[in-house]
Amino acid sequence: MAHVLILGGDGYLGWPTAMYFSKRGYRVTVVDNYFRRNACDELDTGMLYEVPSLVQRAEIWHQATGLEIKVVIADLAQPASMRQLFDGSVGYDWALDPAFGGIPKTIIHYAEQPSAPYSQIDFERADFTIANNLRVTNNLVWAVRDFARDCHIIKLGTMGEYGTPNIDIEEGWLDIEHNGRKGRFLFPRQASSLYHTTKIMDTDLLWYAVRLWDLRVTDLMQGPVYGIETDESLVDARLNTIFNYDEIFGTIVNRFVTQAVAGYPLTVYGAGGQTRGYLNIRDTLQCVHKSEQTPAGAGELRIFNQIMETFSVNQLAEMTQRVGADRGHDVRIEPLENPRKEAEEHYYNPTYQGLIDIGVEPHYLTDEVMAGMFKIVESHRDNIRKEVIFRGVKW
Ligand code: USQ
Repeated sequence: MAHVLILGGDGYLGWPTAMYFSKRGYRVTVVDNYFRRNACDELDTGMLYEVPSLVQRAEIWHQATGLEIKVVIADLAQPASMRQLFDGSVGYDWALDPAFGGIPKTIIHYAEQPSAPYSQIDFERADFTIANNLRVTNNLVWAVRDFARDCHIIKLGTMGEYGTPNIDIEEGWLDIEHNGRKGRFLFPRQASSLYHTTKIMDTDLLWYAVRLWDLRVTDLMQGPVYGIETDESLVDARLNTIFNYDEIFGTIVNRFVTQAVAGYPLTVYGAGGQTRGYLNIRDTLQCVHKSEQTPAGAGELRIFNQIMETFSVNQLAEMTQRVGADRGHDVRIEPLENPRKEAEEHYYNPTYQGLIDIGVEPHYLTDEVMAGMFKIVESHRDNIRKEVIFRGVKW
């Protein structure tokens, strides 16, 4: 089976992706620098439950399934660390061993600072976000150019690259007619955080590498993800993904469910009309897998909008209140002055058909699905720290 390299394999999406591919017979190597864990410690964000180290998780996975996930702890913002994954350097020569699949056929790139609020905390975090995200992407395209040209890069982008324009959002590209001539261009991008801006710049780096060196790239424009369990984590609760509910690393649905369980009023920012495309963590795994099975062509930058449905903040708050009430929680909604600079009422009509066309079968956010999340969060209720839920990082 093919060798898949997962960069950022310790994160919210990275570890579940590693297990998903491992379960399906792929040889999997994960690489991470523990940024997320270290930042959670540094910022004292709290976590819903303890998560074993990446090395320990691979061991637990091996004991539970007999399958091996190789682990490399390295900072891929350093060019030498990235290149060592491909050049057979001492320590990583097993990665090129044909018995372990040889040169990776697919690289899944999640190795980025993923939080918009983190990037807005202060100058240092802004600087780190730019340096880390752009350097890792740049190091990757150069390493692929030099050592693995035919390999398929699957990169996690974000729907936030498009912002909230007053026109329909296409999947990555827009045909433009100007002064009687026609051309196809990247859809106009306008991010509303420094983190999202780095994702735009990543896309530009990838597009440059595709044009210059005929690399194969899929850029997945993903919306906010929710969820905890995946089929693979069910074998041992210690394999559950990192789950944040704090203001920096928690995304909205995970936060709202935790707030409801803790009896903390739901933190609707501003008017609550902010609309985004959402998806279940299980669908992230499906989308990445389907992309791997139908790779982009040489010299193609293929862009998919990775969302399954849209909700406004108010709709999510109402659903959380309804599902929480059913489970005996007294859920209050208390709008806060919006700490972010973003449109609170806006047009939002993104296209998201490409992933369905290659076989993804969506899981939707129903009351039952949210109730399933409540059940898990309730079982960790004692670990919830109310003081980390809202600290007011201002844009
Ligand atoms: N929001 C609230 N209350 C909260 C938290 C968020 O009203 O307590 C609002 C935000 O203002 C925003 C929306 O909910 O309008 C989504 O916020 P979020 O924190 O769930 O997501 P965001 O900061 O946009 O970032 C997340 C991921 C990021 C990914 C992005 C996709 O952290 O990695 O790129 O979702 S997207 O939003 O489509 O750009």
